[in-house]
This record gives sequence, structure tokens and C-alpha cells, in this order.
Amino acid sequence: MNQILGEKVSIVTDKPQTTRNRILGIYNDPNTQIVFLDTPGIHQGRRGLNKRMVQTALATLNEVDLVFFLVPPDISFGVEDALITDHLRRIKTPIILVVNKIDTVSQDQIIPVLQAYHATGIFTDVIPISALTGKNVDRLVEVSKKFTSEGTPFFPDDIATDQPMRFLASEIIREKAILKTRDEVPYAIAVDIEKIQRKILQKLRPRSMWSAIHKKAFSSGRRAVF
Ligand SMILES: Nc1nc2c(ncn2[C@@H]2O[C@H](COP(=O)(O)OP(=O)(O)OP(=O)(O)O)[C@@H](O)[C@H]2O)c(=O)[nH]1
Ligand SMILES: [Mg+2]
Repeated sequence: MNQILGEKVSIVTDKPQTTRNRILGIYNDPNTQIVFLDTPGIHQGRRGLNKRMVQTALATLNEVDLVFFLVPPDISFGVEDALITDHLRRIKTPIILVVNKIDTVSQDQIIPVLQAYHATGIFTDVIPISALTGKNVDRLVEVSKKFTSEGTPFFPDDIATDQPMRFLASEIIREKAILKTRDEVPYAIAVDIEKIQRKILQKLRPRSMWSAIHKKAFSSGRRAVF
């Protein structure tokens, strides 16, 4: 979703079950608005927070026009996948299988994964992508457009998410804390923001942007006038 929007609205970590809430991302171009919902992953969570996370994901599946089911390219079709496909089979929404991280494997390795999922007969289409490099990600947008209908946009066209700044800030802090911790600690982390000082952000932004533009102009050997 971050790659589609060109903005960080959902946090990314190397540990599973990081996304706890449903995160909304708004894509806009001159003709279309698409609202993406990033949900927690479906897993065998039986109790507490895990159970609620799975419920959030499953509830979303029936509320949307199209579901993208993301899988990695390097696992064979396992027990947990069978459980998930059982859930997916019961919903009426079209589902597209998205095989992510194709930058990490060769084409030969992807084929058996695609075949195993294809054999379930529940996917409308299969799209291999790399969220990291952006390869094929534009195809997700193009496919999504086919499932949109004419109407008034749900959101203004200049925002990437409806999450308040306080939530975005707490998620970014949680991401950094998860990346720095191990074992059970990452899963016990919750962040509560007491105060946000916007003044600091306003001071930093123009400066870092200026230095980025300056560097670019400098390295390409062009003269830049600011
Ligand atoms: N090489 C590679 N790594 C990726 C790609 N997409 C995601 N990753 C990595 O995979 C890990 C998991 O990414 P997340 O976005 O947190 O995955 P998720 O499916 O949202 O996981 P949860 O929200 O924790 O359930 C991170 O370390 C990412 O950097 C990709 O296309 N290629
Ligand atoms: Mg996530």
C-alpha cells in the first residue's frame, strides 16, 4: 500500500503480525479514487489481541469490492494457508492472489507456489509483484480500477489516509521499537502519544527538502535556482 501511495501510511517490520488495526490508504489520480484497506494478516490467533486482529481482517473481506491476498513466493502451500483459503472460499468478494517479494526468488521458484494457490480455484487472477522495488505494483492499481464504480469520491483528493497525526506518529514509533526488540517484546509494545509539537516538524521539513533538492541538482550537474 505504501508503494502504491508513494507515502508511508502502514508500518513495515521484519516481524510477523505487526499490523494490528485496519489502515486506510487513499489513492488518487485525475479520474479515479481507490480506497485501500491494509488489514492484519490472517493467522491461527485464538485468543485476545490475535483473535481480534483476525476478526478485523475477516470482517473487511465482505465490505470491499476486491480483495488482494498477499503471499510470499518462497513457501509451499501449508496448513495455515489451507485454513485461510477455507475462510476465503466463504466470501463473495472477488479475490486476487498477489505473490509478493518476487525480487527474492527466481521465476522457477514462483511457479509451484502459483500452481498450489491456483489449484484452490478461488482466485480471479494472480499477480506477482515486489512491494520493495515496485515491480508490477502499478498492475494492482490498474486491476483495482476495473472494480470501481462511478460515484462521488469518499475522501478529499489531497490526503493519503484518514488516520490522525497522533495515530501515525504512534505507529512510526511502534515500528522503530519493534525493529529494535526481539522475542516476545515486540508484541507487547503499545505506544501512547501524550503531546505533539508541530513546531519542530515545520522547522525540519523545509530544510531537509531543500538539502535533498540541492543534492539532486548538484549531482546531476545542473544549476539550480531556489
Ligand atoms: N525483499 C522484499 N522484502 C519485502 C517486500 N515486501 C515486504 N518486504 C519485507 O517483508 C517484511 C514484512 O513486511 P510487512 O509490510 O511488515 O508485512 P505484512 O504482511 O504487513 O506483515 P504484518 O503486518 O506484520 O502482518 C519487512 O521486513 C519488509 O521489508 C518485497 O517485495 N521484497
Ligand atoms: Mg502489515
